[in-house]
Amino acid sequence: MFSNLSDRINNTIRKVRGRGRLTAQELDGVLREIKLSLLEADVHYKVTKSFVNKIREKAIGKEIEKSLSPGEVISSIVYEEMVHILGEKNEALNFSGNPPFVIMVVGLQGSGKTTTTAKLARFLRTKGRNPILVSCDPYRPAAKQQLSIMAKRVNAAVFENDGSSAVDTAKACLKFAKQAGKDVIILDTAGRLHIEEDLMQELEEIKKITSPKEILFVADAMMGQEAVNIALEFNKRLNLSGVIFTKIDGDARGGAVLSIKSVTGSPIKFIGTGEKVEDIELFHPDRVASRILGMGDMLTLVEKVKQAETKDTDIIKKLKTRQFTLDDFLEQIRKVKKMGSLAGTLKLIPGLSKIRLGNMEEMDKETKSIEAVILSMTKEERKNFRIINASRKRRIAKGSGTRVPDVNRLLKQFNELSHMMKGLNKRKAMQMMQNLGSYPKMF
Ligand SMILES: Nc1nc2c(ncn2[C@@H]2O[C@H](COP(=O)(O)OP(=O)(O)OP(=O)(O)O)[C@@H](O)[C@H]2O)c(=O)[nH]1
Ligand SMILES: [Mg+2]
Repeated sequence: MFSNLSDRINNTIRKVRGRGRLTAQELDGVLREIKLSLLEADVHYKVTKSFVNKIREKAIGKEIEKSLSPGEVISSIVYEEMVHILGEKNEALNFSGNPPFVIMVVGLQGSGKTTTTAKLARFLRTKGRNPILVSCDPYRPAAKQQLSIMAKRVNAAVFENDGSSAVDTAKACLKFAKQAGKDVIILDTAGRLHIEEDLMQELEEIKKITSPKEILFVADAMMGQEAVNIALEFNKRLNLSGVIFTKIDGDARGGAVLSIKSVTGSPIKFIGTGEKVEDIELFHPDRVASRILGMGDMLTLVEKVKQAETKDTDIIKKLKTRQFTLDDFLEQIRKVKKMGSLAGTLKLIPGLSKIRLGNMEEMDKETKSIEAVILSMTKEERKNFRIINASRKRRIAKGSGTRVPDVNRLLKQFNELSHMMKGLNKRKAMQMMQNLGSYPKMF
């Protein structure tokens, strides 16, 4: 997601980066390019228009005020505006008042509600909450079962009330949760269209009875602007407290994500990044903006690495010290297996978003043979892969049950990776990071 938009905007900015001045005509050209990039990424036309107008206003003001280079001015303004339209900061779930806190999960059929319900339960459990899940879907026979299976995966309790209506089930669950000391209830509702009047009324009734702290609209990012239009309709009926975009891992252009806050007023609270229960992240506008602008997402990575309890030789530390050996590579691969996909994680590192992710994704599947190859190397070889000559390669291939081309490929990929890691330390990357936002010094 966002890769085309990211490429286009960055190319546009790059063109004016080295320039001393920017004429009004040139500024117009840059803004026109940015506008086209946004429209092409499926950003809502109204959002695009106001985005470009704001950049124009600010660019003119800033250039007079300070003698920065046009590239610096434009990139920092684009970053600021992008953070703004994405919602400024992460909006936390509302847990004010007395428990149990009800979270209603609503949306179209197949948007990812049940999966997201389980993901939320897992997330909340890591925050010390004790959630109970309930399927308010008496219509689809397998719906309850699906939720139970997913709940088991995340070790969360499920409330069952066979044969009852959605409203009665919600009501009964509320009563039960109070007795059972559950502090959060997540209501997984049936998928529906906003034009299905009886089903929309059902949601209104559940809302009335359970007084939810959160009504979260689950939007499928792959649907593009249509997801935004439907969120708007749900918002009219239910006054949504937030949106969760799922399937961010797909190849959607991303315009819906950039538009939804401005169009509906509802903030994006989380994003779903895969089918697995751990594939959920808090939505951080600043991090997403920096990802779009090609600076990777250092802070999300830091958080992920922390979550996997990596304390000592993590990637970040290696970046600091500019050493990255095959041993670290092996260690990362093992940790990454815990964290989720390797490709997904590598995409978060500034500069690596451009790496051939096709290869990286394949590598995910090949972790076993990578492990075997690295483990067949001597200590010295792992420290300095350049000493691995043809005869050493033959020995390693034999020892790991692979072939010499496999060893070559691994070394080539490792070489590319370590180059990119080093590239991160370049002064320019530093300047970019500092120019564009509130980043702590990382290396
Ligand atoms: N790639 C990807 N797939 C997802 C994500 N979230 C959900 N899915 C998939 O989307 C499909 C539908 O997910 P569900 O959770 O069953 O959707 P739902 O909204 O509960 O569907 P209904 O209850 O039938 O309305 C499943 O195959 C999920 O694995 C995500 O973030 N990324
Ligand atoms: Mg469902």
